[in-house]
Amino acid sequence: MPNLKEKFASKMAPMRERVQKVRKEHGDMKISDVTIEQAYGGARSVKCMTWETSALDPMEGIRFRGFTIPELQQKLPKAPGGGEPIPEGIFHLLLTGDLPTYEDTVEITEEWRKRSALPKYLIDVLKAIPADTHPMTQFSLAILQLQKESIFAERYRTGISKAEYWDPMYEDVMNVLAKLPGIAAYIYRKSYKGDKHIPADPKLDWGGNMAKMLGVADDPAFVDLMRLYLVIHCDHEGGNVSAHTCRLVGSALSDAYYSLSGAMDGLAGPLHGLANQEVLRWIMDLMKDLGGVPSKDQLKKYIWDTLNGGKVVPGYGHAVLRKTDPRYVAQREFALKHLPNDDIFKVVSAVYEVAPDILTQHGKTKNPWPNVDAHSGCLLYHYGITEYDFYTVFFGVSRAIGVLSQLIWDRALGLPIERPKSITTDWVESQIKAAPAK
Ligand code: AMX
Repeated sequence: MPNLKEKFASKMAPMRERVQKVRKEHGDMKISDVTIEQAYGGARSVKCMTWETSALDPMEGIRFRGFTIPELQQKLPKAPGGGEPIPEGIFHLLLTGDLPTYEDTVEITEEWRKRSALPKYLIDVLKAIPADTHPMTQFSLAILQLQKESIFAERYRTGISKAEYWDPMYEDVMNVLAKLPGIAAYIYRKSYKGDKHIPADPKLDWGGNMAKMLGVADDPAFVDLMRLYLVIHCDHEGGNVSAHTCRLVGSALSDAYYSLSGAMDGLAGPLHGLANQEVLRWIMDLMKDLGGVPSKDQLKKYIWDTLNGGKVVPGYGHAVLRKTDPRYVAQREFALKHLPNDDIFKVVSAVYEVAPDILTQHGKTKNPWPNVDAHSGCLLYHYGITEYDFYTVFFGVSRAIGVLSQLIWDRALGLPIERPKSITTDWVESQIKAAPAK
């Protein structure tokens, strides 16, 4: 039986051939026109990069290697006794394009377990970080500190051919992914639980251990939540800030540690991954101001006040999606099953009933529907993770699976350094002047 690395290697040659053929035979075919508005407006909708592991349809939402979230909840292997897919399975799928068997996921669990120990120098660095440092800063710093372990950087320095870049990149990716639950749990317990730590259980899967090492809830539903969470946040095609950052940094042949640390810095922005903590902060403030679960009228006024105060309604809107995010739906279904009477869930549901209409009336956002971050905090809070500044770290642990799978592909396909062309407003105005009158 080939192992994961051998399976990946067997996929690489045919994919390289496909890409080479497409570039050689159709490289000059146009797939996008760019308007001035798009040049100023964050390149929205400009098709100018490829990304193999997932694709986002504005109306349908995300597909991972062609599979929707409900399909994956059916098809990906689960841990014995577990109700949700394990993240090892989605890593296998994103990397190879094939659905794994349960045995395939056990191989990955084993491989990650072997590579999971956190070196002492990393613990020393984490201990030295001031306690009031945001958990995402600590997380990004920890990943960056591990860069000295990079096999890719070492092999590049001693000389390696381009065709082999993928190999040390694969090793770095496996090494860093293996350590992320331990790093996250270490930061959590250091920041909020008196610096008392819980060792991993060698019998548990990656997500199961993430739940265990946090030490917040001895509840099989919480373990399932962790697995579901780590699966659904893993990838969202290539143009989002964290994915694109990972691709961009890696394109300079920076290794997986630099690339992932950069990606996490982008994820830590409130318009991207940090929105999950902002949602909970907004809901808790709302419940405090309104004395608990609000009436519909109170809620409507609160949302209008947020908008009229020049702020965004966190967890709503999306740069690509134009309907309710299926990652929101998956979490809502989890809540309906496991915590239907939770007060914060009631507020999240009530916001879902009224916010889309208000955002539509407000008339600014192109998408009045909730995204993934509108729901995740309420589930974490329910199981005892009440420190919402930590929430984006979970997002980061998951997002690493997607962006790093693609990073291995980037090196396997020999993608070049990224270098889009920028233009000045002088140039734009000169083009307008030179254009024929409308
Ligand atoms: N509340 C209020 N106003 C909003 C809004 C919201 N939830 N979403 C968008 N808008 C506003 C924008 O700020 C923008 O206003 P402007 O014209 O004054 O600049 C206008 O509507 C048009 O924006 P858009 O084209 O619909 O969205 P975008 O592609 O520029 O931005 C996003 C997308 C997600 C940043 C934006 O919807 C937003 O800020 N949402 C709230 C924060 C959030 O939930 N982020 C998480 C997204 C998912 C993720 O990455 N994890």
